[in-house]
Amino acid sequence: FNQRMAWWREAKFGMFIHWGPYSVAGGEYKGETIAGWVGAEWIMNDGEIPIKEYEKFSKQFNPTNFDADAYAKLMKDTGMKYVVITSKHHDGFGLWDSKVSDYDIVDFSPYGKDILKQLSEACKKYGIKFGLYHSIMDWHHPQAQAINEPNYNAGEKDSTLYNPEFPKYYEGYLKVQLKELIDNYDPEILWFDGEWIPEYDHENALDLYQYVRSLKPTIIINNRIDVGRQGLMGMNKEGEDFVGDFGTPEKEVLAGTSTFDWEACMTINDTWGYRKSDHDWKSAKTLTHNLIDAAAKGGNYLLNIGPMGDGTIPQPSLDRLDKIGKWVKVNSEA
Ligand code: JFZ
Repeated sequence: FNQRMAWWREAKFGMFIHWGPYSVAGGEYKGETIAGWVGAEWIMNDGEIPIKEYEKFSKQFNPTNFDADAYAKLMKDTGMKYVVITSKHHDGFGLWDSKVSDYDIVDFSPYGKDILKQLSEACKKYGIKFGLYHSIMDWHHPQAQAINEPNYNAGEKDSTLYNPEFPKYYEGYLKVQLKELIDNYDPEILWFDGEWIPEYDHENALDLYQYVRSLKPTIIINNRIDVGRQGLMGMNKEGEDFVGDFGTPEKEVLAGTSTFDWEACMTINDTWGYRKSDHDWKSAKTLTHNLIDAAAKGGNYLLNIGPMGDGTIPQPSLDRLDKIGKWVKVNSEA
C-alpha cells in the first residue's frame, strides 16, 4: 500500500553521522572532560558554554581530512543502504551553506566548503540514499532556545525561559532551512529531533509534516517530528492524530516485531558526537548481532559514527565497520 516506504523497508542498514563543532571539542572544554548522559554533541549545554565561547569551536571546525567519496564507499562496503547526517544538531550549526544563516560551515568556518553537497553527490555515485537529521531545538538562534543561555534545555511553557519569538524562528528560519535542504540535496529522509521544547507543539508537527511532504511527497519522516508519543517507539495508533512514518527506538532493538515501521538507532561506542575519552567500543560481533536482530524483527538498524573535527573517522570505528561489512557481504549472497 505504501510505495513511499518500500525502499526503506528493504534497506535494513544505514549509517548515522553526528558531526559538527562539538566534534572539535571532543567532549572537552577548557582542559576538562564534560560529563553528560546523552553524548558529547551536548557539550554546549552540559558544559554550560556561552554562545560566544562555543563559537570558538565552530571557528576551528576545519575538516580538511573529510573525503566524501571515502565516506560513501565506506557505507557501501559496510553493506549500508542509506545515511542520515546532522544537517544541524541542537547547537544550531549548519553543515551546508544556508542562505538564512551565517552560522554554517561555509560562512563561519575556515573550511568554507559545503559538506552536504559533497556527501550527497558521493552518495548518489555509490547508490546510497541520502538522509538528514535536523534539530527543531536550536541553542544558537536568538528566536529559539538561546534565551536559556547557558542552560539551553531548561524552558517550560509558563517560565521566563519560554521563548515567545519561536514562531518567527519556526516560519522564517527552520522551514526556510528545510526548503533549502530539500531543494539542494534532495534527501530521501528527514530525521527530526529536539521536538520536546515547550515552544513546539502538535499543531507545529502537523504543519511541519505537511510542509515537508509538500516540498517532496516521497520523503520519509521519523516520529520525532511529533510530540505526545509514548516513548521513542510511540506511533500513531489507528485513527489517532499523529504524524511520522517510523518509530525510533534508541540504543535498543525492540523485543519483538511491531505493526509500525521502526528503526533502531544506536552508536558504535557510548557517544553520538566524537568524544576523545570514549573507548567503550561495542564489538563487531555485538553490532552484527544487533543488525540481524533488528532485521529479523522487521526493523532497520541505523548505526552511528562520530567523525573527529578534522573529518577523520576513528580507527576503532573503521575496524568494526570492516568486519560487519564482511559479514554482510558473505551472508547477502544468496
Ligand atoms: C537525541 C539527541 O538529543 C542526541 O544528541 C542524539 O542526536 C540522539 C540520536 O537523539 O537524544 C535523545 C532523544 C530522546 C531521548 C533520549 C535521547 N529520549 O526520549 O529518551
